[in-house]
Amino acid sequence: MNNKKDCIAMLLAGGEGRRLAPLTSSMAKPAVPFGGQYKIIDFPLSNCVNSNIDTVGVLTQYEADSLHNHIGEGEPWGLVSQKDKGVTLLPSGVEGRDSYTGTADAIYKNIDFIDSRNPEHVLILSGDHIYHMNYRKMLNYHIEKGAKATISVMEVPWDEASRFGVMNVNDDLKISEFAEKPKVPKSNLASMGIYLFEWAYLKEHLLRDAANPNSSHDFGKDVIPTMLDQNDDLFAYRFKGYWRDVGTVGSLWEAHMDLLQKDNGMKLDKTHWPMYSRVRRTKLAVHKPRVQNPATDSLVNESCSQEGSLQRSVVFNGVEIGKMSQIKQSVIMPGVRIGRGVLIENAIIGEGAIIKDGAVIKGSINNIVVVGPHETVAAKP
Ligand code: ADQ
Ligand code: ADP
Repeated sequence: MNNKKDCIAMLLAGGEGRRLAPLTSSMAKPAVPFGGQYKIIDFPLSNCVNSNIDTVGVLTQYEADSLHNHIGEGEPWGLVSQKDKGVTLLPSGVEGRDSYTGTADAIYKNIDFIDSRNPEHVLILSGDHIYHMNYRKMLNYHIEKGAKATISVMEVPWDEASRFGVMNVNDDLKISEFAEKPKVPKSNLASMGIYLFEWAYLKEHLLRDAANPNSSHDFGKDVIPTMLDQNDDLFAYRFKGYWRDVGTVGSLWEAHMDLLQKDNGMKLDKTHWPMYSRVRRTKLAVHKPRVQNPATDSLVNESCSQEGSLQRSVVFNGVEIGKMSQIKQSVIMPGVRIGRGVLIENAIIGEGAIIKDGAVIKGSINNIVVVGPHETVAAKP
């Protein structure tokens, strides 16, 4: 058995991401590009590295190759797989792990992996959140509270609360009630889907949940409510920074627009919270800040060739924008080729799409238009 570790992370990255279609037609949601040069999964992975968590299991299922190719041996994150540390890809459907039927089932099917790493605590993470978070602070809090489980929480707008697991807490932040995506929420204190458990305690609950024929084997729907039913010490950990669940087209677009805010937005170039990613055709893993284009208030990857005009947009690596084209409030993913005289407004253009001369792609703030990866859009005759 390996030496005991205080904490390892298990990153759930297998969800289908139907609400992000067609961007997820050929890639898993955590593999969707974000922020001009990253993928969504780079956020939790970089957080692990920056929090000094050296052991990460990545659970994949839907379109697993898109993540396996990106993560590879884990070199860009300094998480090269070794006997007792680094990143380990844990796809469903191999080595006796049949398909993952829910988030708790996915962890249950990897009990042997977790046992082999011998951790005191297990941190469960989602692959579809944009945030910088020091998980060590959460671990210290969890230990101080003597909690069996700690859930990261944030207040969300009331009209969005029914998209989340929501809870009530007492003055001490002990959780008294929890409801997963209730139609009529009693609270706007939302679970961020980031859980920290004492491993022995979680394991006991996973075994119990697996034996329950009435369970859907989901953390929010089944495991957390069962723990609360026995009045265990579950605590909420209030997170103060920027955090967005980017599971829908609208939220993915908004999180990109947040990058262009001066104040409340997300900064990707923090020197003491570096972002790591796999970059194409360069040896550098830690990125320099991209060039901000002050005249137009956009974020443009340095590798783009841009002849048209940009307004409040995020443009990824290898994009070409032809003469007389106008891009407004849009997200242009890697390798998109835009011809001349094109208008793109309130849209997300998927990786490798081709937008022909004179095409018009126009959405509205409440209805962002998406062009799927590698699609071709021509001008209307
Ligand atoms: P959702 O975001 O709806 O709610 P869910 O769809 O269960 O959560 O996915 C959570 C994570 O697990 C995602 O990263 C997804 O890719 C992954 N995942 C889903 N099914 C999987 C499977 N079978 N195998 C491997 N990975 C899988 C959750 C909580 C809420 C909380 C929100 C916050 O249930 O209580 O409020 O997250 O975003
Ligand atoms: P900066 O000054 O780098 O622009 P902040 O003022 O937000 O960023 O960060 C101050 C310090 O807190 C830094 O050391 C940073 O790494 C750390 N930090 C930033 N965001 C978080 C977070 N979400 N969780 C924990 N630590 C954070």
